[in-house]
Amino acid sequence: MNKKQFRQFMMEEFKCPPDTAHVVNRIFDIFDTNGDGAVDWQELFAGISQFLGGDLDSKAAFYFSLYVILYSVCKRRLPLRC
Ligand SMILES: [Ca+2]
Repeated sequence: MNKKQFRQFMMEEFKCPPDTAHVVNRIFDIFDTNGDGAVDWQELFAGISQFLGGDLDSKAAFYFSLYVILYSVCKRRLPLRC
């Protein structure tokens, strides 16, 4: 699916409010690991599995990527807690 389809999927399935569309777009960029402008099923499930499971290193890398996105969106530091 392309970015528009991904955004529509995430907004409908996860009930994301409209003002989070830019964050969903950035999540698309993380999920699109080969950078071809589309998220295939393998990339989608790999991305979702990082939300739900995976080892500690992959979770840490994924959440740090989200932190960087949120930091760039909010333009301020967010507290990091372990
Ligand atoms: Ca891709």
